[in-house]
Amino acid sequence: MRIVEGRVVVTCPGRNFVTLKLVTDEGVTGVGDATLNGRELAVAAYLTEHVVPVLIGRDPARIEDTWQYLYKGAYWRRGPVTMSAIAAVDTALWDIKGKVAGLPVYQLLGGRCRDGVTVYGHANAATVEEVLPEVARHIGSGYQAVRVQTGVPGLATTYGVGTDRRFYEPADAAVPSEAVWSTEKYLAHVPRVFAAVRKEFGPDVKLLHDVHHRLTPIEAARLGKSLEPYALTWMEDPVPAELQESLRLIRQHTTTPIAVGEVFNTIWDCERLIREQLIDYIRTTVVHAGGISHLRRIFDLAALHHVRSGSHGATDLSPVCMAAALHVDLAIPNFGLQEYMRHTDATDAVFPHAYRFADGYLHPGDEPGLGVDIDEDLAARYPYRPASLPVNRLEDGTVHSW
Ligand code: EZ4
Ligand code: CO
Repeated sequence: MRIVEGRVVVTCPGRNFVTLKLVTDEGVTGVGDATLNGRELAVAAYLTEHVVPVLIGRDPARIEDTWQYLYKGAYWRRGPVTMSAIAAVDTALWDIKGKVAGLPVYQLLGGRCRDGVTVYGHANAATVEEVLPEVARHIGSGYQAVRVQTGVPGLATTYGVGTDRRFYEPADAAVPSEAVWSTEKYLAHVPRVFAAVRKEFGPDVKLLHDVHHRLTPIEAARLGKSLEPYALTWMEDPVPAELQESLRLIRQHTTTPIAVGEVFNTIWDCERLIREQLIDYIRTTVVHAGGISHLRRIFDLAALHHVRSGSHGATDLSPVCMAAALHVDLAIPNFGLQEYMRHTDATDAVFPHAYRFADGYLHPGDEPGLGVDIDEDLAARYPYRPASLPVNRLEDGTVHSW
């Protein structure tokens, strides 16, 4: 069997997605997600110009060899654009292998380690009062775990708190919109949010919170300490984690568990964090960390060091990524949680998929391969629209970290 074609499809059914579809001479096809929020066309060009031409004529069965070829052969290693492109190829090759074998990909990865994939949803609202019904709605739909974010009194907007209750979309304008941030206001407010949520819903529901890399290490340590009474499942991205020493400092001060990694692209971005047990959950994803093959490598390293998975799964990761993630989640021993947010109906129509939500769990289904595809005719009806993630400034105008 040989690869004869690679199509890169850019579509915007509500938001932008980049998808690679590989076609073989025997007619078997595979799909991979290549979406990098706000930088979509860079990955599309990387694939079209530099990757697809060298795939033509290759044996699609050689997944690991193709990964090594694209990673080492490029000379320029790592980075989100490169690793999202490699991820798309790797994911599509796993899809093809599953279809050829007549097995769902989780079977090829060793079979299921659990009955279903526990997911967490997002409860967002402007105020504490308004977020309580959102948490209730999730619990009512069967979620065992809920991420809670609210607006901060005194700040006009807060990242991660959308205006649309049903669908989440932080990339909102071609030229980035700008938000104002105050660590003081934020640190004073968050413990009140979780005090109210625990009081209302008791100890059983798993609660999570995303800091979006906004704090210094000592501020993050203080936040973790102040949230200890509310027993969070995790505090996410408390600091920009490329300075890995930061996590040690936070760790020395608080028992609130830490989850990082949605912006990491390779095992080398988190190797030390995992090996030195500076985090509790590693949130790397199929699409941004080199595909199923490389994500599995990261999670295997994590398993050796008592770190569990907690893959990113916001709506800018397409249903192709979600399907692939679920096969990995089902097959690894050290699964923790999977983020899950509903895509729009238009997105679900462009990406028909076998996975389904039931009672707080996602199930990948048992179709051969990944159980997801792209309807290219429908995709063509939704042309690309430039959209960027917002930029964040302090109250005095200084550009601040994510
Ligand atoms: O900022 O998906 O955990 N989820 C998140 C998301 C990310 C966006 C970036 O594209 O942090 O809101
Ligand atoms: Co996050």
